[in-house]
Amino acid sequence: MRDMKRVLLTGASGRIGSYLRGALAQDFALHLNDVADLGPARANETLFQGDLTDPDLCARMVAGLDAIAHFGGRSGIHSFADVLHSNIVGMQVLYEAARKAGVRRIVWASSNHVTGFHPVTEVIDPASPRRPDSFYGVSKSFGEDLSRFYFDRFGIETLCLRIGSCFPEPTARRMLATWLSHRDLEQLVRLGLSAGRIGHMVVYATSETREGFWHSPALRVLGYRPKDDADAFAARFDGPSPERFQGGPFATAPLAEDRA
Ligand code: 15L
Repeated sequence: MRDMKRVLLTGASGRIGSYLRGALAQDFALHLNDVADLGPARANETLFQGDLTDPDLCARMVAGLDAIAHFGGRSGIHSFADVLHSNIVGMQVLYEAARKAGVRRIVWASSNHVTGFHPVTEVIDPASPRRPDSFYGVSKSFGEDLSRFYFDRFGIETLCLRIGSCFPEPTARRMLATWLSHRDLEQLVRLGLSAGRIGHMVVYATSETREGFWHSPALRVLGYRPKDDADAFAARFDGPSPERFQGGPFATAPLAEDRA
């Protein structure tokens, strides 16, 4: 058998994680984690079902790894209690396990919702002020700080992908600005896992977008060349975007706390 890099993929049963599971299995020996059922193990896979806030589980999952692709945690508009558990506590427990095990590289699913309260009329870059649009965005903002701390203090490198809207195709007008195709996500994850040096890098992750809100010069340096273009779907969506804020519905949805 080839000498494959050993990579932990968290969130492996999720919408994006399931895609990455299939896409990466050819080239990596995968440790897979999710709190949900992972189904049967396929070739090159070792399964670890359970909660990221469990330090013993995290220690077992990261032993002997080359890198982590961290796509676990809650995605979407959730209560503070939910994101506190999964995205804040869970991420810290995982990074602590990585530090103790000597893992040096993490590619992590941050989100465009870290800056979702910027108006749609602005073009911003990763150095622009953070303006989270939800508790979810706040939890991703925490993750960017946490990973920065683990880099400055312990040298663990993280590529923070501020993912736009990662779906097979754009499904709303806003996604002409935010869409990330599955294969372009895969390209970014592969670059993050294999690049010589990353340091602590924050980039917006989209496919080609003529109407895009975000500019990330570091992506070219990383070698990213998107294969897909949101504009190919422009004819499906008439009229101007109804959104005022880049985060779209996240910036205006009722808090989960108020819906209870
Ligand atoms: C995200 O960060 C969410 O995880 C995803 O469900 C989408 O809603 C996406 O942002 C988006 O902004 O479209």
